[in-house]
Amino acid sequence: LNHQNVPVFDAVVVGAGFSGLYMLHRLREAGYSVRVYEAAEDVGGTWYWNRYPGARCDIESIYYNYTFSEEILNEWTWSSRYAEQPEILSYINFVADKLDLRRDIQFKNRVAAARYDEHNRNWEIRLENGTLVTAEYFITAIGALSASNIPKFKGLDSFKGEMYHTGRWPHEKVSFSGKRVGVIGTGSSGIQAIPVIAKEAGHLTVFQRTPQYSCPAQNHPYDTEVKFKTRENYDEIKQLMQYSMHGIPSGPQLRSALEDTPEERERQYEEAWQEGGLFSMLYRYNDIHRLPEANETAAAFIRNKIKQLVHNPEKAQKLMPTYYYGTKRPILDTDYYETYNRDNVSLVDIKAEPIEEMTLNGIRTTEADYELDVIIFATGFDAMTGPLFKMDIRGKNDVSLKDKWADGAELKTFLGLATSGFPNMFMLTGPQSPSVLSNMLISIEQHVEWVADCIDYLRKHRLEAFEATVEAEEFWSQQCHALAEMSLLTKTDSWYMGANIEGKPRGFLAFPGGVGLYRLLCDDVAARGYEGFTSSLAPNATDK
Ligand code: NA7
Repeated sequence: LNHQNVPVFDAVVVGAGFSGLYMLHRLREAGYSVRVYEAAEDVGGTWYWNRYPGARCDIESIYYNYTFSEEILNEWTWSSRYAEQPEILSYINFVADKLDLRRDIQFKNRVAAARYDEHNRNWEIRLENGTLVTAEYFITAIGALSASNIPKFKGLDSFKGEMYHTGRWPHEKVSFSGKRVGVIGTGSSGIQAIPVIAKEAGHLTVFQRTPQYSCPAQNHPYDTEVKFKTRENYDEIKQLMQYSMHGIPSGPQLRSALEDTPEERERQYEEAWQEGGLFSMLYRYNDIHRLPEANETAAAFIRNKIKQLVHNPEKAQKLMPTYYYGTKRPILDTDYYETYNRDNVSLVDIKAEPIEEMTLNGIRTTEADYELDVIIFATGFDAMTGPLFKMDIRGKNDVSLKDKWADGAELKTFLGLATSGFPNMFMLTGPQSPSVLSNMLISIEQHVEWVADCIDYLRKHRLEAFEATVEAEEFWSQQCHALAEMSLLTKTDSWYMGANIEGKPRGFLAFPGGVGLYRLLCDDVAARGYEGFTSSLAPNATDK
């Protein structure tokens, strides 16, 4: 390769969502040359693509923002408890403008491949348009839920109507007025979209594979008192979030669900239901996430709510989940179950009558033909590893990441941030980090700051080829699996387990020990001079 005309950066960052933007800011402030490549036309990542009706965050707005800058905190005000997608995207744009980030981002440029050059100890990064650049550090900020999943239904191309995936929603407004709409999928996206679409559509048919537990978001506009209070105490709130389980300033109670009388439990759960936080129900007791009998008390409470909210007993029955509550990411909704009381909404249980194929006019199950004008895939994502595998990432000896992790048991990282054989590569919100189990923003800030500090350290000590050891990633992966096994998380088919994608190896994909413990462990690794990593002194150290 002739490197003469190839641009050289200190770091290339892939993705201009929350993590990529902050990574760019941190590295640029420290004096490094950084280039961000982003496939979309603008900033936003997840919040750029997920524009489906009803899309909003499941973490309260006042906690779902950057905390690194007091100025940014003070200049922005959220309108309601759970911000809608357009407001979150405006916030991201506000930050990008404020920090003048766009000048180092190249939009509409997808990274196709990245290869570690062992001789030069840097990365060659190739864009889809063929452009080649090199960088010492290759940082993926590509999101954990960004590779959208459209199941390979037979006859997918034969449907003549409109088709959309919630995670790739068009920018133009989609009209449902008078149309027969089908939604496949009842995860968080489906559950947010269904009530909104039902209000507009002629008829809505929901194709449900697994019923979900959902609690009311109890969303409402923020009053000035809330805004004022959080601003005053933000340092304290920030610390609570950073050392918590899920990145929000609260945590589980210390008592068992089995210690309380059924009446007291009912009172506790009712209070949580009225509160409307994502983890409110789970936090009522310390054993819902690990003891089947304790879990059943919360699960039964929600099933009972469904029975009360849905008037048609047959529909209510179909909507009742049976998996362990909390082993999929909890869901918050606005009028989800109530929507099934509308005359224009029907529910098809596709476990009982599986989808056979898409036809010219709609969906054919084993029992019936459903004629539709629009099909919406709310079928989720190839989580965590999916976005990484979309690029051809090759480390030492030309080994591809996809091959290294081909077998689920071989998915090994150290701290979810790095993997052996891939020196100078960092993954933000990567597999085996706690990010998807948490308030993403708290995880993202921690990842970015750790990586930025690490790069500073390497530069200061003139170290190159920074690589996780096989032993360290072995240890970390064992910890992830062992912690997951201590809970009920591995007992459910979920995207945390890779179970939503046909043929994907099965295994728990995150670090379930909580963001607080994770932060302490990451800090400890750094404090010990990056124990668990190897590096070598730059041969030309004196000239650098
Ligand atoms: P999810 O939570 O993965 O939900 C996807 C839904 O699509 C879920 O109900 C799936 O059923 C269903 N699905 C997936 N594949 C199929 C096939 N082949 N046939 C029928 N139904 C299918 O994705 P979301 O976008 O809703 O939410 C992702 C995260 O974003 C969420 O956890 C929040 O953190 C925000 P299944 O349950 O697998 O049987």
